[in-house]
Amino acid sequence: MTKKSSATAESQGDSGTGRPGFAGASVNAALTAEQRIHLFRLMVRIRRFEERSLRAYQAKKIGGFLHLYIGQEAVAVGCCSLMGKDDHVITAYRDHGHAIAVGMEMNPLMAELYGKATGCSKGKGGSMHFFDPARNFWGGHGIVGGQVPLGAGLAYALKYKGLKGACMTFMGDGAVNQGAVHEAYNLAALWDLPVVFVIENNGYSMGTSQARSSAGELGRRAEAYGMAWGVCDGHDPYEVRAFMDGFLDLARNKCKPSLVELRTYRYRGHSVADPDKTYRDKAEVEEYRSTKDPIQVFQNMLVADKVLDEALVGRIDAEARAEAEASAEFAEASPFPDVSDIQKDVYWEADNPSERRSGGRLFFN
Ligand SMILES: Cc1ncc(C[n+]2csc(CCOP(=O)(O)OP(=O)(O)O)c2C)c(N)n1
Ligand SMILES: [Mg+2]
Repeated sequence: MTKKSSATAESQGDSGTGRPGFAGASVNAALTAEQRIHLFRLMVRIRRFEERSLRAYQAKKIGGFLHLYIGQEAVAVGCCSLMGKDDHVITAYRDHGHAIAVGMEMNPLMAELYGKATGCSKGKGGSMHFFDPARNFWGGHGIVGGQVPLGAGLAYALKYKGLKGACMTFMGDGAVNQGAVHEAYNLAALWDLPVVFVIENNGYSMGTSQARSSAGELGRRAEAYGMAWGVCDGHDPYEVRAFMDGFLDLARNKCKPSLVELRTYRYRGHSVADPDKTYRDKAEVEEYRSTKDPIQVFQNMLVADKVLDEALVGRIDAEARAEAEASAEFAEASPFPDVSDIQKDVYWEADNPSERRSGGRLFFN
């Protein structure tokens, strides 16, 4: 089945509720004021966490890479807010937003950035490898497109176990030309896997614009595999939820895969080591920030709806800043992992030698 679904105010909004636009779509109209505030708070917490992590990086407390999600918050929060108990998420290395959106706390995340033993991956993963299996969050992957076949595998496991869940498999616009991504599309379609492939199109793959790197509409490639697909703006969490709801339903209840493209934007460079001066205009960043900033967009709607007022916005912001600050203190005070742990949690077979089936060596000296 091939289906294109572009979220528009006409198609998704005002489902008999009298509320305009995407806020009126049934999946949003059902939200209580507390749930709306929760979505807003998540977006603010992601932003403040990342701003604090940037300062820690600049102070040389964090090594390696740090890819910030700032500007894209409505995508992770909108998508992950739709998760039921058998829904799963896997993503690429720009993973801080998804981690907070699935409910991870800041302390183990900041500690992971600092490389500390109290980090969610025991300090051995860093920014690109946040994981929380208890929250159905499967990382955090550094090889571009590498997580996409794994997402198809998670969906396969859901189907195999007879669970009515979906696996949201996120990737960047730079991943869509990888061979493994197309192998995953093919198997998902061939085997009717309950996966939603989500392209977070932030316009750039490192310093290369999407227009210079990928031909055609990224979502339309689904047609070659007979999959449903759609395109949607990703800066309003109501819009993201209204759009994603149908694709998740297709996976959970009809066991059908789909491919969706959410158009978003990153404010910062590819990573904090990217000077970000050679491939795009400052004016382009400012244009998005001033007209489509996801936190501002949602705040304006919630204030107009009297769900938020200025005092509450201020309180949410101050709490998120304080939480981020406390997480940096927690990370600072935590110990580094012990050298003797360096080969633990790397290979399952190394941790369970009595059940090892493979031969050869697992580690180099
Ligand atoms: C297989 C592979 N090739 C190249 C790289 C180097 N690399 C890291 S990030 C990146 C760009 C990916 O861009 P995109 O998928 O759009 O994600 P975004 O950074 O925009 O979130 C590249 C080429 C890599 N990590 N893996
Ligand atoms: Mg990109």
